[in-house]
Amino acid sequence: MASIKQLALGLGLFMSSTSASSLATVCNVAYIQSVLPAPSSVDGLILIPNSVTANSVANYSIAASAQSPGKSGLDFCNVTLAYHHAGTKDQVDLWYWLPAPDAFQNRFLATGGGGYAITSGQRGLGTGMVYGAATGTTDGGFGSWNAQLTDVLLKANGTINYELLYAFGYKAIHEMTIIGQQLTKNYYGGNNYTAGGGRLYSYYSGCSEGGREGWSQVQRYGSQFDGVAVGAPAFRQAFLQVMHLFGAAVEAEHEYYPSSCELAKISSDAIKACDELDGKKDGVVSRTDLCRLHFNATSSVGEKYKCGAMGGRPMPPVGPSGGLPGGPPGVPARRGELVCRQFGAPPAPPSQGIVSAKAADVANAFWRGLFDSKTGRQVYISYPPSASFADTATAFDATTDTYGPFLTGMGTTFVNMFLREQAVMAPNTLLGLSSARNLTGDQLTAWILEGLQKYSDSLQTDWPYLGDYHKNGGKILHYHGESDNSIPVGSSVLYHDSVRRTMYPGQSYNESHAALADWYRLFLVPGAGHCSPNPEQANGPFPQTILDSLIAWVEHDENPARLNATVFGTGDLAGQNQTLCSFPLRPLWTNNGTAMDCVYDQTSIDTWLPKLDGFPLPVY
Ligand SMILES: *[C@@H]1O[C@H](CO)[C@@H](O)[C@H](O)[C@H]1NC(C)=O
Ligand SMILES: *[C@@H]1O[C@H](CO)[C@@H](O)[C@H](O)[C@H]1NC(C)=O
Ligand SMILES: *[C@@H]1O[C@H](CO)[C@@H](O)[C@H](O)[C@H]1NC(C)=O
Ligand SMILES: *[C@@H]1O[C@H](CO)[C@@H](O)[C@H](O)[C@H]1NC(C)=O
Ligand SMILES: *[C@@H]1O[C@H](CO)[C@@H](O)[C@H](O)[C@H]1NC(C)=O
Ligand SMILES: *[C@@H]1O[C@H](CO)[C@@H](O)[C@H](O)[C@H]1NC(C)=O
Ligand SMILES: *[C@@H]1O[C@H](CO)[C@@H](O)[C@H](O)[C@H]1NC(C)=O
Ligand SMILES: *[C@@H]1O[C@H](CO)[C@@H](O)[C@H](O)[C@H]1NC(C)=O
Ligand SMILES: *[C@@H]1O[C@H](CO)[C@@H](O)[C@H](O)[C@H]1NC(C)=O
Ligand SMILES: *[C@@H]1O[C@H](CO)[C@@H](O)[C@H](O)[C@H]1NC(C)=O
Ligand SMILES: [Ca+2]
Repeated sequence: MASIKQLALGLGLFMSSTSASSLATVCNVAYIQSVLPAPSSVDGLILIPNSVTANSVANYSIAASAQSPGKSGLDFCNVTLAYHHAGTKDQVDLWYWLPAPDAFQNRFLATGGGGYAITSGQRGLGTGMVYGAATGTTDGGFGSWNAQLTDVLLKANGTINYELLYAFGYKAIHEMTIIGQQLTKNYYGGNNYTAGGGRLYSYYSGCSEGGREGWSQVQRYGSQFDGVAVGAPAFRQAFLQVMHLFGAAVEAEHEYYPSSCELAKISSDAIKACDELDGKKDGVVSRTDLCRLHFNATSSVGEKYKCGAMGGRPMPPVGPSGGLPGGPPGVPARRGELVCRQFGAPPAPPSQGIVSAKAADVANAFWRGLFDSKTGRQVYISYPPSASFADTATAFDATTDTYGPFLTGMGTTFVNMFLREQAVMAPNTLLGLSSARNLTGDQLTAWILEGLQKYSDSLQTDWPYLGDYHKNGGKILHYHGESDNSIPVGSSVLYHDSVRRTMYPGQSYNESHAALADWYRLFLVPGAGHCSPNPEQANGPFPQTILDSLIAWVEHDENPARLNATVFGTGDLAGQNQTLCSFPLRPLWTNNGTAMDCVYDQTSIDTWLPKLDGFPLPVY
């Protein structure tokens, strides 16, 4: 088999980023078919040659965003193909973008999805074009690039499609990766891949569900990736998804359903009060640990709040948008009004009032986390005070002019569909619960236990032993917005610590952290929300160039003691470069906010690692 360069030379062609026509000579169905992986290299996966499509794309642009520095003038081959599993009639569709040969930098990048989607489509594929990486994504075998796990999880009420569950859990991205790595080598090297000394660097990048998918690979396939950038992972799913109902349980137990506006006032007060605890008055809470230690929502009691109408949107039905957080933000606030945002919550009229003691109790209990009612011991963690309230959304009832319970789409989908195995289309409904007003924290604990047992080897994704990955030299850059209101930042800290304890038993906290930081670093992103900058703390930085840092670590052994980040958005610091501290070190600004240290603060560290002995099993 000729290599792509030999083929191009043989045809008397120059490969260059401006010569789209030469790309076309190797970007066609016949050539792709000729470089498909041999069956022996992908056991049990039967590639379907006549499914191949290919078209060359010239002068493509990836816009700069908080997540990517972007790049223009990109030439690549856009390839799709399908395979099925031996002994079945299933079909899985794959999608790869292969940079023009002169733009290829000996890299492969695997990408994932978000919410219950396993793919981010072209947005994800574009990520790799900036770095000269052949890049891939999979449809998971769900039958369409738009189908999500929630569209296919149930074959019927009471019957889970386990093949697709496990495809989503970890198998599909693994298969897309091993096919993609082999395809990449064949495409650029014929049967003799010599680029980079025969070395193909393999990476993964994803956030949220995409972050969980990255961890699902690192935990199982130790030699598959050289480096991963994993953000705000949606792992520890039994806890994560059930805890999307925690706000509703707190409200039910307090018999108080605040408007989003009342809670938005508390959130805004928390940000103001905690801003300067980090040494820099910039509207960003860089130290949510100090905020947790010093802020009490009772200080907002008696304060006035006022909001315009809330856009919101009806709870997403189970289906294509199945419980994805998102939707239009609230109507832009007018002067003197708070910005009210709710994920997937019903609309609400303009509201104003005075923060009540009950609302403060709800806020404090919500931040404190889930506790067992009998023993008083902690079961799980929650969000820090600076994360705007989302899982506490309430429903406005125009007939009674009052607010009542609202059950989030993520939480109800998990209980109804994943635990009860029933396709419930009615919003705001939890099977087996006569009224949302009866929801309790103990009920959540029971559901978490049930979910843990049922999904521990598919969705939970909290395996803390990473011996193979480490032995193979793999690097991990794990990041999480410190004011994320969809996946609590502490969730990442707990897992990072589980890996530390599991990998380095018997070593001191400092020793084990030093050893871990040789290959796995966790960076909390001040002020950031869920996988993006946060309009409520507009001066917060975001690690736009995290893949540059990952590549520098893997390919040039530059271990990032601090991670580069840039301030996005509309704040007055927009464009400023900052750095992020590697956990457990925490940022502390000095000289009136002009310099930043990364400090060791035991009292702060302790707030991140509460004893979760209210749960009957270890929490990894
Ligand atoms: C490439 O696209 C840019 C706009 O992004 C355009 O200005 C330029 O002319 C294009 N170049 C070619 C060779 O088509
Ligand atoms: C890539 O191919 C797919 C499938 O044929 C097509 O839907 C998509 O628009 C193509 N993308 C580009 C950038 O050409
Ligand atoms: C692969 O290519 C290199 C460099 O072109 C050459 O030295 C080597 O002999 C080739 N190996 C095989 C197995 O063809
Ligand atoms: C908040 O302050 C109130 C009133 O002083 C007190 O009762 C409560 O325990 C405090 N809560 C927290 C979490 O500190
Ligand atoms: C599946 O279960 C839900 C909730 O119990 C019910 O509303 C729906 O009708 C059931 N569907 C079928 C096809 O039985
Ligand atoms: C559940 O809620 C309903 C309506 O609020 C109430 O009538 C009923 O007594 C509650 N049941 C329990 C067990 O709390
Ligand atoms: C751990 O290291 C920090 C500095 O990074 C130091 O302040 C602290 O005292 C050390 N703890 C122990 C127990 O040695
Ligand atoms: C981080 O930022 C510094 C200063 O701008 C720059 O010199 C360095 O190359 C960056 N590192 C990476 C990996 O992008
Ligand atoms: C921020 O860093 C980038 C990349 O290192 C550099 O291009 C840019 O000029 C820097 N911006 C500022 C304001 O220093
Ligand atoms: C501290 O910095 C702020 C701007 O962030 C400035 O307004 C203030 O004057 C500075 N204070 C001193 C003492 O320099
Ligand atoms: Ca600050």
